Amino acid sequence: TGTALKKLSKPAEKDYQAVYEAIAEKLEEGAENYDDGSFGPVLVRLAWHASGTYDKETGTGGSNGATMRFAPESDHGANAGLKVARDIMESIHKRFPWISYSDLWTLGGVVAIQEMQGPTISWRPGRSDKDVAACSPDGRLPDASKDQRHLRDIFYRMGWNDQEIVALSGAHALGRGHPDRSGYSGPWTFSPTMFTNDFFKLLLDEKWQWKKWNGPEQHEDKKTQSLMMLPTDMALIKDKSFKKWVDIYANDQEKFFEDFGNAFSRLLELGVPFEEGTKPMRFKTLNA
Ligand code: CCH
Repeated sequence: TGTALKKLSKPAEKDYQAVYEAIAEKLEEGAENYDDGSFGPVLVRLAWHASGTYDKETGTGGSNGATMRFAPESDHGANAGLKVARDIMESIHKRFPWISYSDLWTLGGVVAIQEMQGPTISWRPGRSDKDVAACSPDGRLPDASKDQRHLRDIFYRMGWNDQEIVALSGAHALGRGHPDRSGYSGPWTFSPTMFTNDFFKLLLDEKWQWKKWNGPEQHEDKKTQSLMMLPTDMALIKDKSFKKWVDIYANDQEKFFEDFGNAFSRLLELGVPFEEGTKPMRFKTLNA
């Protein structure tokens, strides 16, 4: 029958579009009392933390493998709170058991960016899951308490340049810090469930002061004291080579969307051994 054949044959773009839509429908389901009403930001963070462990010298880490399913990687400090996102992905996997977790988690990031009005992200399937032995060592993801030297150490290790580091950092338009996860508190922008270039605009336009509290050192905007910047975010305007791109992206949302879209797509592919000829897919949003 048709259904039996479908399971045996290689999934096609329409099968991934169906997974896309299932994830998109979950973004706000049951999120009425969660953060700002959407699981989108935490899904973006899962996709990024699954991918950002890549080391270009050894070819280890990256989204291939989905090794954050296992301790120790799930217990790394940087991954605190991502169980929320993995649990949502688990419910999707029950409906589409043919997709690898590593494809699913990266696709989740694509869905979240697009549904929150961000750019279209090209995405390719082909990741396979690995076992616990492939877990990344702790310390590969950035530490928010550090400065520009640390940002370069971490991102150059993955193969990025300064422009791309700034573009990727623009994802902090989304979501917030959670005191029970990272220790940091508050959103970066006034619209944390909408993908915009506001992170860059606010970074330049607001006056930022140290927040007086018992938590980790972070900045707050002087005017409303409701927004935050991490020390690593502030490093983007302290460092000349980074600030150049903050200025550009603050003034040109279209350029930011294009550069972010390309970089995010590549981020999700670091270290992935795609089959030759695997074509990039571009998914339609729910509203399209
Ligand atoms: Fe980030 N990020 N991120 N980040 N991040 C946090 C939250 C989000 C750093 C630290 C933190 C990227 C780069 C960096 C998101 C996407 C990206 C938090 C708060 C910290 C701390 C976590 C919490 O408490 O829940 C540092 C340091 C860097 C260095 O560059 C990049 C790159 C991306 C994606 C492309 C998103 C989205 C969030 C919000 C998560 C949520 O649950 O709201």
